[in-house]
Amino acid sequence: MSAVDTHLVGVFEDVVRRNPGEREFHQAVREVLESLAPVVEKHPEYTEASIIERMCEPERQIIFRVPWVDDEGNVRVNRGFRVEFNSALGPYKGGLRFHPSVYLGIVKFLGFEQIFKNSLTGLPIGGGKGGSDFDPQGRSDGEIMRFCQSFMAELHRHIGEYTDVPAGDIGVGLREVGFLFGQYKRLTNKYESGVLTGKGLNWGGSLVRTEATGYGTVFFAAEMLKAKGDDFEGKRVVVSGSGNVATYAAEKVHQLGGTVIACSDSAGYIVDEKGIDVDEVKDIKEVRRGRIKEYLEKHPHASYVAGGSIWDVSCDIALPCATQNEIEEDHAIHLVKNGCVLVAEGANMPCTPEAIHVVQDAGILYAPGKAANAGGVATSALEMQQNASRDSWSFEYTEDRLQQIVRDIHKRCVTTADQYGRPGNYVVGANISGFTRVAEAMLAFGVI
Ligand code: NDP
Ligand code: 2IT
Repeated sequence: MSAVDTHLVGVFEDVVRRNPGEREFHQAVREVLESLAPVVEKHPEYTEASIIERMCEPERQIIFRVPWVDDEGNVRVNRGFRVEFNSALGPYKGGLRFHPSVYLGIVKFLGFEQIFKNSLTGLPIGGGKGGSDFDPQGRSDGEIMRFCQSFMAELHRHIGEYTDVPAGDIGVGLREVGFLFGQYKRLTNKYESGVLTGKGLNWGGSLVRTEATGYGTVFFAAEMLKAKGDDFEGKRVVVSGSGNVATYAAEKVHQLGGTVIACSDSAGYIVDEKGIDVDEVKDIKEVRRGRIKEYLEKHPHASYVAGGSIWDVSCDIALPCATQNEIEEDHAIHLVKNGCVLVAEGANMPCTPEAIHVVQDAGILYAPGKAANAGGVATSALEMQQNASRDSWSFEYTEDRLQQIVRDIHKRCVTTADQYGRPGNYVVGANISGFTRVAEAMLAFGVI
């Protein structure tokens, strides 16, 4: 092992020791550190200034009690988190996740990924993430509202348009951002549009933000295919999940001539060989807040598999858009064996490290989430630009901006991978390129 490798292994061991039990955080750190040896070799000043050690330690971590009253009058208690990871490039920026699995290790993995993703966009945003172990499933609008208000009763002290700008993630969409923004406005007596993104269109939101993560993921995949002289036309695509990212990824695949044949939720998956009816998925998930198996009511020719893994379905292109570690080694082996040519991550860290190795060793195209799903947060930054200038842009203009940003990210990944002797490796390209911008800013600021 070279001195640099030994140093990086030591940094990783320290992270594991200092953050016990935070499995997902360790996984995210490892994946980034494994890419960094060549850039650290070239820049001894990063080691001298302990840049990587500092990057692995959040600037600030806030953990708070969230008490609320359910519809039966019971007092409930959840835990709230905001991890303000790195503000070298701009205010902390990243979503809030409401899901029963949320604990500090998940928030830190997401916040850590967000640093490099946000850097890759080329826009002035730092990295952060937050959320709660609150489970929104089966909760009434009143319960969601009271929870969001209690969550913001603490969070409002820590955020602001120049400080920290949360948005949505799993379990947090337009409805929740509405309740959060309303409470922020009430507590601060300020109509500070730039404090949250993913807002409604008539109260400071941006056109295309709803679609942006899914559309961006498909734009990114389209760029990868284009570089190989290929496109989405006629491709059979599997998209996991049926939430915000999955729905709009599916919509864009259809616009580009591919066919999405399967999607899922946490209870099971549907297969519709005629192509998933995206408007019906929107109706089930966005309007009725129902379950994906209800799809069969209007499409009896489709099939529903309870439990199981959607990755048992063969496809040309796999777009995991649900959650972390959903594609395991066996699923990856199945995908490769059945002719899959591309995996692009709409979700954050949906492939396990073993699955990534299978996919990369097979030589098929693979895009990590921090590159492939960066269109979402990039459009959040466009929302912030519109808020700062009290302007609102058209759908076409905003979608063009999104597409251009995604093309630039793709180019950055490809160029950086080439420059470091790893052509075609989007993991190396994304990690080194995202890392370098943050490292240079941190160096400029001195030891802080
Ligand atoms: P949503 O809450 O809108 O949808 C999540 C979907 O994934 C649902 O279908 C949900 O099923 C499923 N899902 C969630 N957790 C699990 C689980 N543990 N096991 C199986 N299925 C699960 O979230 P988003 O679409 O916003 O987010 C999806 C992914 O995309 C996440 O990884 C998120 O971090 C990432 N992402 C989101 C961005 C955004 O702008 N929203 C931006 C970039 C990345 P069910 O309803 O049954 O729980
Ligand atoms: O993972 C992500 O990039 C998000 N959930 C979106 C973050 C944002 O601030 O728009």
